[in-house]
Amino acid sequence: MAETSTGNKFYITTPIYYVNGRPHVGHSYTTIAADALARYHRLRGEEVFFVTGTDEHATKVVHAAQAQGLDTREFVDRMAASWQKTWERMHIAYDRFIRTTEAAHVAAVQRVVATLLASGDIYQDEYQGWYCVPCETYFRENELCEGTCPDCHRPVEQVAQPAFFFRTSAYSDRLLAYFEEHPEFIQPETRRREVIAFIEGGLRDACISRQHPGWGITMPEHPEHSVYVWFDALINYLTAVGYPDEQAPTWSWWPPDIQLMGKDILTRFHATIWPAMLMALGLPLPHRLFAHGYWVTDSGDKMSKSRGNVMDPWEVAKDLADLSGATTAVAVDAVRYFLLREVTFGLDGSFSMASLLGRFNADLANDLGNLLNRTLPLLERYREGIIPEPGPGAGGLREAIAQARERVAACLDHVDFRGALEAIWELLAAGNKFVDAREPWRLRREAKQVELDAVLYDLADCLRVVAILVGPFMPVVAEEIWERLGLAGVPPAWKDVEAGRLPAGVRVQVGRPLFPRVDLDRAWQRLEAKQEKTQKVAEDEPKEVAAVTVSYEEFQRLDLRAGKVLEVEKAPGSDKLYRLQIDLGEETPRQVVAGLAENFAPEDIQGKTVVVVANLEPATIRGIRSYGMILAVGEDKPLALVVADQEVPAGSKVR
Ligand code: ME8
Repeated sequence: MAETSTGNKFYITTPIYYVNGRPHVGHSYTTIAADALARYHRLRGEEVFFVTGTDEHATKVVHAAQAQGLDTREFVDRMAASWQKTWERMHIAYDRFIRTTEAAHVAAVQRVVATLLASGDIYQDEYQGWYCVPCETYFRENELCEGTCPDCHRPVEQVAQPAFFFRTSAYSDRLLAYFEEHPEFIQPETRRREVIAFIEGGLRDACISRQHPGWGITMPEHPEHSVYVWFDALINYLTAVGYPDEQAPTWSWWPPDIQLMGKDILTRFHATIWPAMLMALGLPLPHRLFAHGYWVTDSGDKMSKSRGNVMDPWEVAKDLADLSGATTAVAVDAVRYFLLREVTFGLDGSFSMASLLGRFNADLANDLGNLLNRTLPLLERYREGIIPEPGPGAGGLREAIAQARERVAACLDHVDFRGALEAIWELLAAGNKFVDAREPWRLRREAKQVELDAVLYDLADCLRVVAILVGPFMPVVAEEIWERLGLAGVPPAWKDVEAGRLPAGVRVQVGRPLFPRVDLDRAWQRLEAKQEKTQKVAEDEPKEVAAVTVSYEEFQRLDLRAGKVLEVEKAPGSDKLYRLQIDLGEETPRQVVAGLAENFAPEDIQGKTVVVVANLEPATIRGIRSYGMILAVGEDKPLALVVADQEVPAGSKVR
């Protein structure tokens, strides 16, 4: 496998994210991974150019603006600022934030289209087939899923209209040959095989224009058409480094050394159309595409804006800070650590507060926190905080440092964040073992001063190396350790990842524990109380409904189903709530908790075919999981149920 860097420059990108919603843990995963890699390459002394940004021309962005009653331009400006704010809070140090509404990008897209129109790689024809409006994607009949969009399962429209096509099919052989010659181009290997199978299955030309909806980049010479949002978006990687001005100093960054993305946008977009576009433009291809897996929620669903089950990384960090007593900046670093440590990059992972708190206690409070909290106070107590002279370095810590250095480099060169963190944690384990084995308190008692100096020096030196190595993952934590070791003002560098480079004589500071242990029982009580409070606010205080309209697309996001009520019983410990089992035509009945008990007897509900919001985010109400909501008429209390007036099959769609 080739390494991530190709020489002394390192150009790295993330996808540019749609601004129809705010960043969630899934988006922050890609961006944090890119940031960690960028920071690692900077540490290695390379010139790094790290680009992220926002994809602003999608129709769903227009709809989101309408839903808020805002002008689209004003909406995207606000959203782009909010994404930047989140990245700042998550300690993301990008070099360029690109927005597809920038004039430079519009010009770059128009130049690409004009060039490819001139070369014949883009041609005009008629599109006939099916179109999913929210996904802005065309489908062939056989690609539909029971007549609906295979991606979002919403209704599709039949269309026949003039459109422009990019000759993707002409590049199949060249793409396959390129993948063969450059086995490192698409990673991980399983994804590479998927891409090859996809192309071998036959490529068709990509429809790259839409009838101009009034928002989007206008096709050069054909103002009635706009450029398809994906074709527009991919070009951001070129715009970011100055395309089409190949004399621009930034153009020397081209091509990207690595492009990170989720597995959802690899095959059709980044591994097919994108390299074909570059081939058509005669430009070198990126050195490597790496597709990571999905974060799913603890109920197993992909976290996504359209499913509305997302967690805001900043809110997660604030909760963690609140529960642990760590500063918010340290908690942000802990979230970064968790995401990159918990699953192997490339595989799917399940995100839950329970696993985050577990890792916080085990890895940060215990392993890292312990080494810090033992070493610095010992130095303070026995040596007035002054780093002593090093000794001969017996005891294996020096070897452990050398090993960690090799392993971290090997792992990060192959985008294995988890492996790199495991290597650092082995060094921490060696450090903690070293304290136990050498018993500095005993050396002190026995007045073995030289030996004590040597042990204290090695421990502080080990912490120094750990601070350098964790820097790409936890930049604030690294800086804090660095300062406590008295090294403020000395820039950390990779060459210093070597035993014995801590200067004797510097003064350490003990400080508050960086990672106070979370009391898990108390944490659960507080999290549940918070959830109940949020629910209570939602239940008890019917809010003023803003006078905004809802787009059809938004309405369609509600999965309303007819469900036959099979069982009704009082929820234990509550006078207001029923626990219902409802047949939605699924394998097992759905459990729903509903506040109907004060106004309806069980027999008023049992056997009725009610309307259920089937895709409502699951919630725990009085300790019972609820997987949907029943529609009822009434503002403060339910007055009547919404029921089907004819027999219909359980699970029928309500629209
Ligand atoms: O696709 N788990 O934007 P997008 C892991 N604008 N990663 C996730 C995730 C999850 N649950 N959800 C999202 C677009 N991501 C286009 C890209 S690029 C030229 C245009 C991450 O806002 C992951 O990187 O839908 C995924 O590929 C990306 O967000 C999709 O973001």
